Amino acid sequence: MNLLDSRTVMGDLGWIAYPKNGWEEIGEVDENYAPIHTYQVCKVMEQNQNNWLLTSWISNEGASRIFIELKFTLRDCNSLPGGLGTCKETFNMYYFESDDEDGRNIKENQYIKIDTIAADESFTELDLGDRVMKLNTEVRDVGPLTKKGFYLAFQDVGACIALVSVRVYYKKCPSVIRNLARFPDTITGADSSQLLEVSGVCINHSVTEEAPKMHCSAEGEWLVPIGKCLCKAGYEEKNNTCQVCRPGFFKASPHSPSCSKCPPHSYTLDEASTSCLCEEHYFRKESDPPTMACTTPSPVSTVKKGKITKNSISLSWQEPDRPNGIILEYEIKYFEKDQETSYTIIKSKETTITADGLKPGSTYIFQIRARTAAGYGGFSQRFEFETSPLLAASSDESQIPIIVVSVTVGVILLAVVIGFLLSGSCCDHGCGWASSLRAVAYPSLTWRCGYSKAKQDPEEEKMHFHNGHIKLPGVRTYVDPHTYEDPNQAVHEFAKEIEASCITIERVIGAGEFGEVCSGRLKLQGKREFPVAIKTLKVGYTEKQRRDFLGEASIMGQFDHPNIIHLEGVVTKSKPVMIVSEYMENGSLDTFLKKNDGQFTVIQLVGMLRGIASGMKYLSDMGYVHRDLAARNILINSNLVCKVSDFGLSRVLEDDPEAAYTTRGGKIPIRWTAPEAIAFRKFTSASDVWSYGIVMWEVMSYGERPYWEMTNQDVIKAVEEGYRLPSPMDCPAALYQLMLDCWQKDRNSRPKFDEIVSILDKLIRNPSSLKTLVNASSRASNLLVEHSPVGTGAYRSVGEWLEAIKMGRYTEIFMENGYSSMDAVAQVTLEDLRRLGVTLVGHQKKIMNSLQEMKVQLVNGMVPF
Ligand code: ACK
Repeated sequence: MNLLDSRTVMGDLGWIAYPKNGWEEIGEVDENYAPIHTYQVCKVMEQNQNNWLLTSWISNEGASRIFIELKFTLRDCNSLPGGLGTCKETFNMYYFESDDEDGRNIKENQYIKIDTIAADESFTELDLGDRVMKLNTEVRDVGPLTKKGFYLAFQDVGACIALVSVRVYYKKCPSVIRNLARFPDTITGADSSQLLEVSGVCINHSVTEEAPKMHCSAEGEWLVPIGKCLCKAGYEEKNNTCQVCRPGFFKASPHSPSCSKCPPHSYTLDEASTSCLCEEHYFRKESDPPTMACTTPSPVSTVKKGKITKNSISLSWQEPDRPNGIILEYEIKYFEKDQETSYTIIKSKETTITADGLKPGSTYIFQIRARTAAGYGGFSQRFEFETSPLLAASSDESQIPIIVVSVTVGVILLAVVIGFLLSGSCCDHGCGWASSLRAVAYPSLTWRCGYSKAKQDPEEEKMHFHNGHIKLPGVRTYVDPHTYEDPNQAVHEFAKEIEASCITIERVIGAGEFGEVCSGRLKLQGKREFPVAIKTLKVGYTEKQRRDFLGEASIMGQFDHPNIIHLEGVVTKSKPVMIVSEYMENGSLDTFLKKNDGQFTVIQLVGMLRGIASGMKYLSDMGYVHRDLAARNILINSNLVCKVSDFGLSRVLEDDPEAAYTTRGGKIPIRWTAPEAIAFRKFTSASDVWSYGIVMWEVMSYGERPYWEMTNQDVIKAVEEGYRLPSPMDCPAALYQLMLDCWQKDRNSRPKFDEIVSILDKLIRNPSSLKTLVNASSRASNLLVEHSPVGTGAYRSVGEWLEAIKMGRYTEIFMENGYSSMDAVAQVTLEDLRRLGVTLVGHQKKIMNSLQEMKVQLVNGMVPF
């Protein structure tokens, strides 16, 4: 970096020469008429020369070592006749440090000598005659400098010199990016052998692997890089920058070298993905690296037959080689050969079952599938087994001696087991409870850790189906625990008793109505330990509180669905009383969405909604009405799987902070509840559908509060008058339409949960259908919209409407298929359009959008809330 270059200074250099007849500036210009600042002196014939030339003040710009390059010519004394006695062939260079220009008038003897400068090449008159100028270049350095600037001085003591140029500069290591760290412009150190250690800063989208450092040499070179930065997850290194991973690609960790394509059966629609999501029905174990393909749970492959009688077949099988998670249970489907429409399903936690009640001498087909936290895997291949024929030498009778032996052995075993159980329960009495954040391990029993069995075998559950419907008896419908005289009986009917010793409490994660909610781990015999959530009943509870608390478990225990929170069991035989359920890493959905505002793709959000709808379909099939469906009562796990939770009896609403008393004395979460449920307590699956519409709105608006800060009374009034929540921002029109459908005043016109699931499935399968967003001009946040039926005055006929949107060609088809009025047209779905032969996607969109626009009309002059 130049601090001064006399050749580039256009005006006066401002240098001072004294005595006046010593150094003199030759006013020459170059071919561009720019001045050439050449100073010369040639007093070779005179004695005692002491001619000084002082530069103006030169700032050192923070450099502590500077370099001075001189270009000059020097006359050879031998070529000067008569001047030999006084002629010199050197001159001296000095400097004087000063913080400002005040140092200019100091005395010569205060200058510090830098060096005596001699010429490498001097010239004679002959050279001059030949116009050969022998230009010398000499460089000297000075340091360490401690002030802001300095002066230079050139002392002539009787030589014949022309000082052609003076360049003063310092050296620096220029800004550079090395190992993804940026190192700044760095001025070299004061000492010519010094290496300056410089810290680098990781470039955008990179993280420190090891603190990046380099060394700047006195020569201005970067040396010895140490440490480095790595492109963070979701970014890869290209040309010294970190480039974002494109959609379809991911980088899981800074240490992965580059973005990789999503592994089979996974996808990502986002840039900068750190992992890919599994396609529907495909899963990945939590412990699997994100580079692994998503798979369906591995099917059971080896099935062996055991005892076969006239009426029963026993089977055993091996756990699949690579299940994608802990196997929670098996589902065994069987039916008589060629009678597939009537089949039986047994659910078992064991790897053996006995199918009984079979026909003698008949062939049965068996298929088995495993369920993990990720859901069900595919069914195994079909296995065929035949029951013994009716007239076969009574194989049952031949078993008698074995049965006798078994009974004897059984009695002995029973005695041993009872002994163990007694000793086990003694141990339990010794278990204390600490609700601190500290990990509390219950003393573990080495001999057994698992469920204690209820009256019937709780590991197995059997259902019969005919033409896809559950057959009576054994219909799986929800049983209201209130119908039990003894609520404890209901708990043990539906929930398994877990020994406290199997549970390790790790930390408190929240407060429930009845006590703390904790996370922890459950270790059951023969199974790997897994994380669980534990709701506790606080000490000093009343009998009613205990009943209400366990009521939730009695309800939850009746459900078995991937989108319903799964009950592991209860602890009722020791204190504290606990409800143990699967652990959902991301907690409740409303809080999770607020925390991650705008972070998900529409497909991810629709995936969440699909899960909730699927769980609700299951509940409504079971005849259970939730009454408090809201995003705060949905839990979400690390795979973004949503599960419906918070089941209770009437008390559910008591503990919901959103629930408010109605004029009739009931406590209801007004904003989520259908008008007929608020007005006359008509709670049905259709009122759950209304709430589901509100959950859709909460999800699509990332946890915004429905109806914002309106009062409950205003909400009731506005909804009653036909106003509805407007579309959330950037919401696909198809989803908003579904919300409006859920909020139909007439509860029979609302879609059923199975319809909602299939609508969402179609949208997920055909993501382009989600591209049409609610028209920004018809969407106004904070304004309620009037929910008016189609056709109110806008068009007089179907033909007029279709003509207006340039779809007149379909008028005839519409009329022929019964869509002859605008009210009938209002019911048209995309499916109907396809059936009518409107196959062009552009035309489908035009018609559906027009319908949508007619349905959603902004209320003129509505007041913002
Ligand atoms: O939003 P959160 O973290 O999720 O805070 C509440 C808190 O406990 C009180 O209900 C959390 N919670 C409840 N059940 C579970 C569960 N099964 N898994 C994880 N967190 C849960 C809930």
